[in-house]
Amino acid sequence: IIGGLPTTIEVYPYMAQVLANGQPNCGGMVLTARHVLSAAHCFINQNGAAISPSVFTVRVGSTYSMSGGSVHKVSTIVLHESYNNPTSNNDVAVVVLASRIRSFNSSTVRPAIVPPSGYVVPDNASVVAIGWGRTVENIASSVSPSLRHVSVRKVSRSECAARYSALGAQQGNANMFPVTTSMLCAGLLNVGGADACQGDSGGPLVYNGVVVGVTSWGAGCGNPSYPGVYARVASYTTWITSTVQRYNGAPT
Ligand code: 4AZ
Repeated sequence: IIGGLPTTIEVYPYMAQVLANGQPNCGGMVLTARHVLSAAHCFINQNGAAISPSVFTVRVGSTYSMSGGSVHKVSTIVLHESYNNPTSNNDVAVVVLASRIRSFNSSTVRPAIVPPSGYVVPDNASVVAIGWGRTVENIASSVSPSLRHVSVRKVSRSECAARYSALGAQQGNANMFPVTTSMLCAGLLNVGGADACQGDSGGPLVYNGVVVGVTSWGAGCGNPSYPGVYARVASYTTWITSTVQRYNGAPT
């Protein structure tokens, strides 16, 4: 999180940390005692192939990425069937935990509020990004051991698409970075300095207590010209509900 402030798990009790080989990797949101929502790209290798669930663990109920709360093995990772690796369209995944969260519905673990299908966040609305990711764009070690949050504003899809089309054109293809209707942009346009960054992916963008976005991609972090881009949760409400129902079996 760029330009943010410290916060605690009690303020965002649905916040989850996805670890890969025990190291902080991505954020996520608790959906049920067995399911966490995150970004598909967190679970894909550089060749675009799915990484084994055995690599990942999920920590819930802690302000800290490396201590506290409870840590759960992962039994199944359900990537969105239409996830597009080059463009990051449909960058959502449901992570099925191997063990139930025993502290579910406590002050430190509560389910995220998912918006109804089609729910619209007004342009320029104040929204909050949360995570343990980098606090300085190009410094890997700037990942935060403690949870941080930052206020940004919803950027209209037309403005956001125009910015990313211009960036693509600069690189030889105006269609290189499509901003689809299933994405949502947020930042401080023409100001910069407030954003999600590497390591925050998969975590929430929150509007009025509702998880409206899954941190997904962007050109750098905190750039005044390029907002952060999030998977628009209201485009996946039905997919999330049906996926949770389909993978509700006994722990493996
Ligand atoms: C990333 O690399 C990433 N500024 C996440 C969010 C943003 C940029 C990059 C948005 O996971």
